This record gives sequence, structure tokens and C-alpha cells, in this order.
Amino acid sequence: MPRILIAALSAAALLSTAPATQAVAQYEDQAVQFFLAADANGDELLTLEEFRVFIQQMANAGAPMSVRIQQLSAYRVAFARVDANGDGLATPAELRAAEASN
Ligand SMILES: [Ca+2]
Ligand SMILES: [Ca+2]
Repeated sequence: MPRILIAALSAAALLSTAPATQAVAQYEDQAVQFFLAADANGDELLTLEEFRVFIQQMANAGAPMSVRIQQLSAYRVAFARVDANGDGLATPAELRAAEASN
């Protein structure tokens, strides 16, 4: 597992001011695995297509927000929210920030 990604996710988790609920913690480990699995080209960034795979895996695992995105087929809207700097790529930090704001 790429060390940089783990460091980024851990740092984001530590910096998050949102209270770590059990529900969030439950998907934390899986989210890292799904991120790596969805990152088809291994650059530790998710394109819209890779993000779609990531959400589908999270939804299959029962993550509420991902289930809702899948039901609404709102991948593009969700991705635009996650991609805070609008460069068309979702970083682990952007994913964490979006998760914390929900
Ligand atoms: Ca990628
Ligand atoms: Ca971005």
C-alpha cells in the first residue's frame, strides 16, 4: 500500500474537526482499500470515472452517503463537490474533507 496515501489519509483524519462517529470509523479502513482499488492507474488521484467505481464499492459496503449518490446517479455532482480545487481529480485529502463536511 502506497505510504504517501496512508499518510495523507491519516493526516486528514487527524486534522478533521468533525467528531469521529462509529459510522464513519466503520468505513475508514474500507475506504482506503476501495480508493486503491478504484485508482485504476495508481496515481493516488481519482478521476470522475475512478470516483464512480469508488462510490459504487462504498455503496456496496453500505456507506450511507455513497448509497445515496448511487441511487441518485449523482456521481458528477458529488465529484464536483469533492474536487474542491476543480482540477478534475479527487485527492485523498479532498475526499476526507468532503466526507467531514457531510
Ligand atoms: Ca487515478
Ligand atoms: Ca482536486
